[in-house]
Amino acid sequence: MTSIVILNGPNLNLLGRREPEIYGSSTLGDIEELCRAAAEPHAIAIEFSQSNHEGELVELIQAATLNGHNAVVINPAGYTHTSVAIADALTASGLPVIEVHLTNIHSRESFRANSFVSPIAIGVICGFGPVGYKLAIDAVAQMLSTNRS
Ligand code: CA2
Repeated sequence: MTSIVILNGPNLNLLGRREPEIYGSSTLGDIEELCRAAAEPHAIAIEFSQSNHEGELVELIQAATLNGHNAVVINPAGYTHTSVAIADALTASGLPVIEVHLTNIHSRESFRANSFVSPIAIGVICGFGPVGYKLAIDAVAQMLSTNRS
């Protein structure tokens, strides 16, 4: 069965509880539910995690390959703009990567426009709120089925 890992970076555990004017009212639990509902019609299994720790995210990325997953969807949150280690782990994984952001990182502070992940991602979805995760899952499903045919 096709399976994808969905990773969420630091502070995303606060979604729905702080700064709703920027990040909306959905909790990370709501987003996980949305992802499960989006993956089901494609018969894709998902493993959904969040970590506030850079090294733990690196280990989760390494485990994605070891455990035979087929793609990584990642919102690296603040590490998007700082982490060579996460970008290196994603490259080393050899898996297709889709980068997701709730907000449009190009319409905010200028430091957010730089992503260490974007150059190694298949694609980037930003600015659509939680629905961006569904768009990423649909994109992965389409891409993997095209690769197989
Ligand atoms: O828009 C996104 O998804 C971001 O990845 C969110 C990150 C931010 O650093 C990126 O530039 C864009 C921040 C995640 C923090 O999430 C919070 C959620 C609720 C309250 C406070 C922070």
